[in-house]
Amino acid sequence: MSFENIILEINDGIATLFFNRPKALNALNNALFDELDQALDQVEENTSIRVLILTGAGDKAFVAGADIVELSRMSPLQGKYFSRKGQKIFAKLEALPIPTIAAVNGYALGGGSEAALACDFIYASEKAVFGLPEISLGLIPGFGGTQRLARLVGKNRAKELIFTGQNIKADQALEYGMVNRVCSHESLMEEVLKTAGMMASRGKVALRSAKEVIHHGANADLETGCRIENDAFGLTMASEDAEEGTSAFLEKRKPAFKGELK
Ligand code: DAK
Repeated sequence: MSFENIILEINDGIATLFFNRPKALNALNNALFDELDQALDQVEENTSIRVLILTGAGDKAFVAGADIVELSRMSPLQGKYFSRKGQKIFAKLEALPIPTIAAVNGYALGGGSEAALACDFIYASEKAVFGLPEISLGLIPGFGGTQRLARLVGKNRAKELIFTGQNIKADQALEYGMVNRVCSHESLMEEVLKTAGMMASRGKVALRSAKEVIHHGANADLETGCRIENDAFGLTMASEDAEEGTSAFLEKRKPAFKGELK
């Protein structure tokens, strides 16, 4: 299906999803969320896709937050449903069976930072700006930001950012451990595609297993997490990829993974 508020491109097993409302700095409204929800289902069902990249259309913003125009017209109950909708969709993004990279190419404010935080990791342009400014609108983050930011950068840094509503630039987000890499604005997509390509070339079953184990183990105690890893390790050993990978090593050649979920 075709979308109006996002663009979904698929090339060589790598999907790139653009938030596409550049005139509103890609702000998240209900229509965009509905399309994002459908696009994530499509990405999950299409097993030829190995990595998903999220970025913003235009040169200025990843996502400048929830659509304040739409938000200002909502009743508290509509606000509750909107917040729940965003939480569910970002949880779906976080739990996708394939790796996801946020390529943050500009403003990632409020819901924009929350979208990026729901990805597996973030690469940022040197022009990127992060922040959870909801407090200055008389609100609090409503799409999981209070939880994901605190888990990633620690409670105290998250409190400082959320209580003040101050934005931070890419280099500070790097120092906080919020982003993995800062790139020049021009080379951001090139760097992201390089990393995505490297991941896409690995064994498909192992890639998905590693994602699942880290995702499910993150909120478990160490022993439970290791047990989850244990079971997944056994399953990956039974895959065609594992047979090919180990044979290739012993035969001193490069593995030729078939990319089948077997
Ligand atoms: N919503 C709607 N339109 C937006 C927007 C947004 N978040 N951000 C920017 N725009 C629009 C601007 O209104 C402007 O439209 P026109 O005037 O051209 O029609 C256009 O995008 C270009 O923006 P600017 O002219 O302002 O561009 P500048 O370069 O001067 O400034 C800026 C860029 C990112 C610093 C500025 O646009 C800005 O401060 N934007 C708002 C950032 C922000 O506060 N975002 C909201 C974060 S809070 C909840 C649900 C969700 C949330 C919370 C609770 N519940 C249901 C309870 C989450 C809320 C958030 O995301």
